[in-house]
Amino acid sequence: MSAELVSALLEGNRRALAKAISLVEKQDDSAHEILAALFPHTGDAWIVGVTGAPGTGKSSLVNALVKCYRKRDKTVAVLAVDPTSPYTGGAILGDRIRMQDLYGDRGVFIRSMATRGHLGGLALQTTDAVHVLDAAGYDVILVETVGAGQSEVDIVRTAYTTLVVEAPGLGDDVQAIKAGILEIADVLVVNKADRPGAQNTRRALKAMLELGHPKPVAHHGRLEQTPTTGVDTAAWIPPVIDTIATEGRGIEALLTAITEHERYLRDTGGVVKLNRERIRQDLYGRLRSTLLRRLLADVTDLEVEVVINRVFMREIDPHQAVEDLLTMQRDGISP
Ligand SMILES: Nc1nc2c(ncn2[C@@H]2O[C@H](COP(=O)(O)OP(=O)(O)OP(=O)(O)O)[C@@H](O)[C@H]2O)c(=O)[nH]1
Ligand SMILES: [Mg+2]
Repeated sequence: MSAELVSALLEGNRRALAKAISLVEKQDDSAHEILAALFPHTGDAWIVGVTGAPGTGKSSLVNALVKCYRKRDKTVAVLAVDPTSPYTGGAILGDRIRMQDLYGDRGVFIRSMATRGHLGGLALQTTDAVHVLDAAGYDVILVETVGAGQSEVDIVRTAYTTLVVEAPGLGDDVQAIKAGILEIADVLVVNKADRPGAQNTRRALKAMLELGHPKPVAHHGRLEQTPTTGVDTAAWIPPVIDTIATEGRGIEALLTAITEHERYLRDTGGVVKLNRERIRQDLYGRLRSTLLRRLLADVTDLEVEVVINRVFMREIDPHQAVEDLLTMQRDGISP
């Protein structure tokens, strides 16, 4: 069953792809098997995260970017992830309507995911869904998520290039500064450049960037290299790109910025570093939960409660509590 699904998916069957993502989304038992079979086929897609405050125009931008990529003969998958909605709700329905002119193009695949009550599991679901899309052979995967705090930071961590989208008229401050998501930006987008206040948004972002990069901010994302430093030490300075997503303006420049960032990461070996680091974090996360699960299977609830009580009574400190539990697990007796 899963073997058939996997081979159909690898042959470009869209229904198999949709099915595989549903299984991954549910974190179904067969999902593990499918992911294991698909994993050797991953690693070729360029993954772009698109985040920003609600209503800044992320979906409109994604729509415009897809068209631009298609003109360059790239196939594109879009994953719209909404960490704020427990179900596939209104916002995503809106996206469907905004992106409906893309349906019917076989070089484009669009999918939305919501939390469905999997607390904290969305980052994992997203990572797995991206793996599935990667294995399906899409050149570019765009992951859109609304700026809602830590969850979207975790979600965009899947990406190689992260776009943070700002728009004028959403309040006094630049939204990304408030949410603290500026640090994750590889490219900053000032969308709704047709609206009043766009210049102010742009200026605020540039000022923030200059604080983060003491050297004068250079032009669009060029590498700032001093003659004595090699390419390894060159820092990427996020370019600030103006767009009017609804009119498709500024999109070519945005795509160029994404491509330059890709080239930068490839030339400096950053892709390798990012990949290895991601594998490490993922491994540590899985190890933590597996080791904890095993430990808790080897000691009884009562034993854990006794240890908690001893810490509570200040008889032992938390570090000793860990040692005691590990000793119990190893020897099968209380120390
Ligand atoms: N004037 C103007 N309006 C825009 C522009 N881009 C998007 N909009 C409008 O802004 C509204 C929100 O656009 P979306 O693309 O849904 O924004 P979003 O960031 O995806 O929204 P959420 O997913 O709900 O967070 C829509 O009514 C768009 O038509 C732009 O460049 N200029
Ligand atoms: Mg949207």
